[in-house]
Amino acid sequence: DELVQQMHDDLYDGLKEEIEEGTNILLERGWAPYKVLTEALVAGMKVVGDDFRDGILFVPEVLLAANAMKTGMGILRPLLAETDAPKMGTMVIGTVKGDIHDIGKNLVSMMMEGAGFDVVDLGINNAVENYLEALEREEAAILGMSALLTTTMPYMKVVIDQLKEKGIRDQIIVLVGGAPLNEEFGRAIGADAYCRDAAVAVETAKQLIA
Ligand code: B1M
Repeated sequence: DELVQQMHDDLYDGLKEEIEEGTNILLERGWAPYKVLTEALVAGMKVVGDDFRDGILFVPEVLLAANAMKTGMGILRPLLAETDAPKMGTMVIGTVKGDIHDIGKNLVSMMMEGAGFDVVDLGINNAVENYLEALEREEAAILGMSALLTTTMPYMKVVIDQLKEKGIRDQIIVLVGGAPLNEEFGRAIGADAYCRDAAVAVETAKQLIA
């Protein structure tokens, strides 16, 4: 699709208005919001990520791309969150301490809301106290943690160990995700599940809460 290719280029160039326009056009063409999200936005961000890794793009450019992506996500959010699904329970989610990546987490939040979960999003850079306080306050059934850096992902274990210490680990479903994680890491730190993407997070949460 030509427009989708154009949107990948526009995302790469951090062109916010073009992304906004492209997102609306795809929706007008009858594309499902989730298809727009994955094929136009997430796939475009993959290209940005590859060139960031290879030293072709730098932080300022990637920030522009991220902001453009967020504009598109802002349009899709209400559409994805629109749901007749029965209430499923509450999830507290946040990116771990030291880590400011939030696009993937925001996506998980959106999809969970769409599936009928109440989502309490703690944002980025969360210390263990933030998670604990929110879990208690919200009487949440699920904790979701996101990390995009190999240096911050070990912090997930700090949080899980603290849940154990408080004697509440078994009352909470702990889901983890983020690009550098994998199943094995999820198991090793004692999470209930590693979720490869937002759709898997929704499916896993539904299964484990049933
Ligand atoms: Co960053 N960055 N970044 N960055 N950045 C990565 C992660 C990196 C892989 C790029 C690269 O080198 N290829 C690399 C990490 C390398 C490593 O650790 N091994 C990296 C680096 C090094 C850095 C800095 C250190 C760069 C620097 O300053 N020198 C710095 C760190 C800042 C910090 O956090 N302290 C930094 C900064 C930034 C920006 C601010 C410029 C920007 C973030 C903007 C923002 O988020 N608001 C940014 C971005 C955008 C990226 C890349 C390009 C894209 C991330 C993204 O949004 N992907 C990224 C490259 C990459 O990931 N390949 C990169 C799209 C998103 C939809 O996918 O987040 O994976 P993702 O989420 C998916 C799944 O992972 C999963 O579902 C999501 C949707 O399907 N998921 C979950 C995620 N969280 C979940 C939680 C769950 C379940 C599933 O809970 C239940």
